[in-house]
Amino acid sequence: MTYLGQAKAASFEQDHLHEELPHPPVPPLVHRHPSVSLVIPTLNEARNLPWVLRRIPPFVDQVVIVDGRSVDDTVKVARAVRPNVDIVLEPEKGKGAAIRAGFAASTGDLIVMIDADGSMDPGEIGWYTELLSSGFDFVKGSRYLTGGTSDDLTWLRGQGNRALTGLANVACHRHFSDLCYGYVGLRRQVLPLLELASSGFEIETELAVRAALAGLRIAEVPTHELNRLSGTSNLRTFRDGWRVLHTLVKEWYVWDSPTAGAPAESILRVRYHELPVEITRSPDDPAALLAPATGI
Ligand SMILES: Nc1nc2c(ncn2[C@@H]2O[C@H](COP(=O)(O)OP(=O)(O)OP(=O)(O)O)[C@@H](O)[C@H]2O)c(=O)[nH]1
Ligand SMILES: [Mg+2]
Repeated sequence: MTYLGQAKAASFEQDHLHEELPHPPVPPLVHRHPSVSLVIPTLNEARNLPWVLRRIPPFVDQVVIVDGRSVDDTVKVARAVRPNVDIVLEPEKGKGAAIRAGFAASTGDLIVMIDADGSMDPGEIGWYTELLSSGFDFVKGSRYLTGGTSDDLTWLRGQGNRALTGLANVACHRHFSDLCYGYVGLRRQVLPLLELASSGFEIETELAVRAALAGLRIAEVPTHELNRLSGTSNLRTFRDGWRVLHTLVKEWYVWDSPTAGAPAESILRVRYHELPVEITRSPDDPAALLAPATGI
């Protein structure tokens, strides 16, 4: 047989073999160059959002701002600082509703969510995308891992978070170190598994617990929570703590859901030491930012 004939026979054999192999049920877990969407919920953050938008690393492909009826110039400021930003108007009240709307508008292979108040440094996004690109499905920021810290957590909130984290670990047999924190990254592909429904701040708990129940590969990364740049928090400790507790109890109740048989996996805690980096931040003046655009 000629060389060409041999090659044709081999190729036929390969095609034939290939037909008999079952097709993979899902697309490959890891994309070589995954695209990245960043979701940012905003409620009156016109003074804080500019710093956040300027700190976004260049590898982020899409920025989705989900605005919740801001009465300051949040949306205008967002467009002035980053003209190609995607603006979504919140369909119903609450951070959870905003996050769900932002996820729905995201087109990236990987999605990261951060706050707009300047407390989460967009410079850390790479930790999330790196782990998601290497096979993790869900990556969560933790202020308690080595290398992580908070300049913002009060004693009361710290204690509440520890108690709720412990409860969540019992409920889903996991080892989360920081439940109530919303610096989160996930592969867009896993979104349908999570069936998110929360409207308020309890979305962070719902994300973590459902990710665990679905048997996703979860990593925690250390994060440095900064103070809110300016303005006041929208979180109310007791009201929102109660909503988190309610979410946990609900998740416990549906333990025999179709995902309940997922094997327990331990969370990989990625530890790193780095020299403390002084981040200089200051709130912006929205009027000054908008003046050139409006010709004032
Ligand atoms: N779209 C939308 N965004 C919201 C809503 N409530 C809060 N946010 C945003 O969600 C993020 C987190 O809210 P914060 O008020 O900072 O609450 P927190 O970070 O949990 O609490 P602090 O640690 O005290 O700042 C911020 O970017 C807010 O602007 C809402 O109802 N709708
Ligand atoms: Mg905040």
